[in-house]
Amino acid sequence: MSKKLKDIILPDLGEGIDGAEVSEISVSTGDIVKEGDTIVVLESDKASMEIPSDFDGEIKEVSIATGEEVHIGQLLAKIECEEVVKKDLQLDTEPEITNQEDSPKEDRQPSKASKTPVAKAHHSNDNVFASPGVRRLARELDISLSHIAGTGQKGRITKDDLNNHIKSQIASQRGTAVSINKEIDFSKWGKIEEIKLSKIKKITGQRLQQAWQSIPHVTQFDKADITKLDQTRRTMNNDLPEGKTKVTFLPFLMKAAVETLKTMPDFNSSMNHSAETLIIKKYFNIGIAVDTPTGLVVPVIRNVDQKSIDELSLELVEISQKARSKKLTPEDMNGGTFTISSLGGIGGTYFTPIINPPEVAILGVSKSRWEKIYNHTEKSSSAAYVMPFSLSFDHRIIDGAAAAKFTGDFGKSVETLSFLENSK
Ligand code: CAO
Repeated sequence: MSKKLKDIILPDLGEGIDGAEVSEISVSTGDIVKEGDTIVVLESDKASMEIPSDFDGEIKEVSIATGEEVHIGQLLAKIECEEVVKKDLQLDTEPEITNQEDSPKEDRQPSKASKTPVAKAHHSNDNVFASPGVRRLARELDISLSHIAGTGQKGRITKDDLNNHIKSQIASQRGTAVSINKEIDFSKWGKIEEIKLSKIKKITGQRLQQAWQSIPHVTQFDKADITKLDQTRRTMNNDLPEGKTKVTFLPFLMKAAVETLKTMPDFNSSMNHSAETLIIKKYFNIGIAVDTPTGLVVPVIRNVDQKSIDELSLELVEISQKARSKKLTPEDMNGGTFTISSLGGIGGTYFTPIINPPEVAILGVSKSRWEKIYNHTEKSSSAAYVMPFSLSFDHRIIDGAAAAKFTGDFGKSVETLSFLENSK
């Protein structure tokens, strides 16, 4: 078998890359390499790539240096081989053809003679064929490349293969909250009943899980004296004409929220899709969390700033009836700018509501209680009807100081009912 000296030249790197910097030379003169062994590692502004040898042989000359910028078609090394091996990398003018089949992926390990940098880079993913960039990312994310089928040349695992694998893993975990649990036979320990989740529960569950996992939530707690609000509401309800809707606390809280949002517009915003700008909305559509037998839904009441307490009361009754009779349309739930979740009619003191994306904050209202408040100036105590509330906010957009101001201002608005003077 005659020996032939071959040029190893830089092949087309794809993805519009015409050159790259040599970050590592994995061979030196005299090394015996096998097909698939890394000759050189390149770093471009887009990717990190291993350039492998396409045939077995002895390196006779290394024609590049670390740090050098190399371009497609440039000579990387000269190799002496027993017979001409296959394709692309070899630009030899002699059209010699090999019968050798592509070796299986498992066989493409670096030869014993190949230099240590390559061997070092392989770690637990040794038996696979992938670039250092892909290996590095897989190592960082603790992903075994042996589980991924490579679609690149000769079964090489590309960056896209790894990305697709990560995406499919995320998608499979996103399914339901259940997917993060192990399958357990609970009947081992006693009697059980298995109930199918409603569609609303599944969809809401996914949205809540996504919001909770992707938004850095912080919750600020505060209280407001709503004695005046309670009296005003009672008066309105006492004088209620036949057939008119009873007023609850929520319409007042919606108005107070809008009054506060007008002065603190960041709370009435959304981050744009690339997370580079903040979109401030000049309209005030308040989502209201409604508890229904089949799950939680959040219909939106539009242009709250332009509506009276009576109008909001009526709309609240209509929308919550629509929610409970499963008649809400997607349109009823779109376009919200801020959400209020009220557990005031049920109980509890404070809770941490989950933000309703793409909104950036949500108010959680808890049940009011009569408390004895000590007035330091007058040195006397009096009874006050006190409403605890919480504000969860997206900390990427809102700082804690702004949130504390928001809850303070909202509390003041609720206490003084200032919005009644300024609106319908
Ligand atoms: N403090 C004290 N009492 C309160 C109160 C508060 N903060 N909020 C409401 N109440 C009272 C109401 O005044 C009413 O009492 P009266 O009949 O004596 O006037 C009673 O509680 C029932 O009110 P309501 O809850 O029916 O009415 P609402 O306008 O406050 O709320 C709605 C409407 C649709 C928001 C509510 O019915 C609902 O579904 N709440 C649950 C929302 C939810 O589940 N959120 C949790 C999401 S996080 O998992």
